[in-house]
Amino acid sequence: MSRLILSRRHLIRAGAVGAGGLLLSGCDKLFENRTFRETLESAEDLHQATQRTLGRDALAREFSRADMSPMFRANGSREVADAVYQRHLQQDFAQWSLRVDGLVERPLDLPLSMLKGFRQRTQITRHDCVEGWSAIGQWTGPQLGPLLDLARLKPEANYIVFHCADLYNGRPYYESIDLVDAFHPQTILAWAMNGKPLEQAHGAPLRLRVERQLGYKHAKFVTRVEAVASLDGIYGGKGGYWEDNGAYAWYAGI
Ligand SMILES: Nc1nc2c(c(=O)[nH]1)N[C@H]1C(S)=C(S)[C@@H](COP(=O)(O)O)O[C@H]1N2
Ligand SMILES: [Mo]
Repeated sequence: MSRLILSRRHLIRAGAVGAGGLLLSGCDKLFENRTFRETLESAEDLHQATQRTLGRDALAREFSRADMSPMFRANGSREVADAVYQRHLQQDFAQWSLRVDGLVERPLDLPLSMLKGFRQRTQITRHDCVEGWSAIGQWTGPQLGPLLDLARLKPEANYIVFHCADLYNGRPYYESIDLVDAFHPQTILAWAMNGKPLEQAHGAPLRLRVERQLGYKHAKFVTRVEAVASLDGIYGGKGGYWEDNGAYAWYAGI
């Protein structure tokens, strides 16, 4: 996986945070760089670079309650066979907690009650699946950024990996995003959908919403959030279940 773009925290360190102009002039400089131009040869990188130039911080469209789909299909894993998961499900996840670890100064175990105690974000967005369906739903949960700040990312952290409780076709589902998406205001760990706690089929007790990307990036049944420097050592090394299968691209910006 090529790392083309300065992460948000690298920008913060460079004192250039929030300055769109600086971002662009940074990109101009990168374009003069031969390796950077060569890396852009893949369509995925080009897509990613285009979105960055247009503004990766831009918000996904939000809708009104009236726009919400009467039916929101569940896709991929709809159930988790794992015995530990099933026990938590039976207990309404009262003993469950989310692990936050990897390249952090302070690893965390966050019970659901604590996740609900953070400042909550509710957003009505459209979910787009590559298989050709979309649905508009309402999602509630804490933003990922403040959780990562609480755990204190180490400077080497470049990606956030989401480990899930399910096996899909016998293999663990997982996903990953970079720090631009991790700190995007609409990136939340949702515990509620359409005003109710998540159903098992939609990823109970906690699932990622990363609204600027396609459906398969929105990891359901998240058990662990791991900060890493590189995706190389994680499962097949391509940053996600479908990515490792060669089916879909790592960066699925919409
Ligand atoms: N853990 C896990 N997350 C997953 C999947 C999965 O199979 N397992 N499927 C993905 C796909 S392809 C889509 S479209 C959405 C579907 O979310 P939904 O079931 O709430 O519609 O979850 C994504 N996240
Ligand atoms: Mo999907």
